[in-house]
Amino acid sequence: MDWDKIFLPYKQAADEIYAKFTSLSYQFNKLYNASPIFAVEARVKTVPSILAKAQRKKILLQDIERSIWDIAGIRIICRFVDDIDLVVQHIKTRNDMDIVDDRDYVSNQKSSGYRGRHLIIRYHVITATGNKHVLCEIQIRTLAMNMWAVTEHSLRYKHNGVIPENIHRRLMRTAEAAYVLDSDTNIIRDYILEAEKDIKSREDIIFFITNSIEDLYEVADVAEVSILNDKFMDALDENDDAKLEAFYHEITTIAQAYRIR
Ligand code: 0O2
Repeated sequence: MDWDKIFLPYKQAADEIYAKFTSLSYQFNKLYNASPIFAVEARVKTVPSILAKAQRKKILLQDIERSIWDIAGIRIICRFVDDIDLVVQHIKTRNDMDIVDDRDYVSNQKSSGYRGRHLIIRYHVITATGNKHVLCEIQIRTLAMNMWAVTEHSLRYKHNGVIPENIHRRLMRTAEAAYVLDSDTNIIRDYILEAEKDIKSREDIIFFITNSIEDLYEVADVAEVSILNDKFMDALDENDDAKLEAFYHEITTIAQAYRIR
């Protein structure tokens, strides 16, 4: 079997989907100061891992592409449990990928303790040898779910797939802890996001004022700009948001008068 050739469209799919979700996350952050996508990872399964899975599931070599759905795997990490649904809803609206399977291990935790949402998508790639549809797995997990899964995966690997009972018990306790962490942070999700928006808009205001003062030094009376600068420093020192906002409006008017903004 020419694995390198078989892998090419999967590598392309993983790369493209990675780029799409990374870009999407950037746009959400730019436009709304928050993104349901915290991080994206992508990988193509290794040949030994595919062969091991095929053997475990009694899949014939010629059926691998049809029966192993995670040759190309994309992992989307979210901060909050509710973000997982937002990402799934988003994927459902896309016309560049079709969901062919949806496994909700968030609501239905696996007996191992694993939690995560798994979508299998059908994705079209245009390759050097022509068009092809490939199946890819998109795993959507919270940071806490991911932390747990990565740890468990390493332990499973270290113990050749059979985790000793005492470690398994501890893992189940950590899975419970991850669940509690997710549930509690999800409850105050809106509050956290609002607080972050406030921080972001304060940063934007400071950035605008700093740039405006810098530009005013070029076009206005230096002594007057110095007074404005001192006033700005006072507002910052006093950590007074209302004063800062009032000063922001004042400097906006001045900047507009000098046509620098
Ligand atoms: P790798 O090395 O991560 O690629 P099934 O036979 O139905 O249980 P299937 O068909 O592979 O398993 O689908 P499923 O259950 O959706 O799992 C696919 C992937 O989810 C796994 O791929 C893991 O990445 C992850 N996963 C599922 N269950 C567990 C778990 O208990 N612990 C951890 N750490 N990850 C899990 P692979 O190919 O098994 O492994």
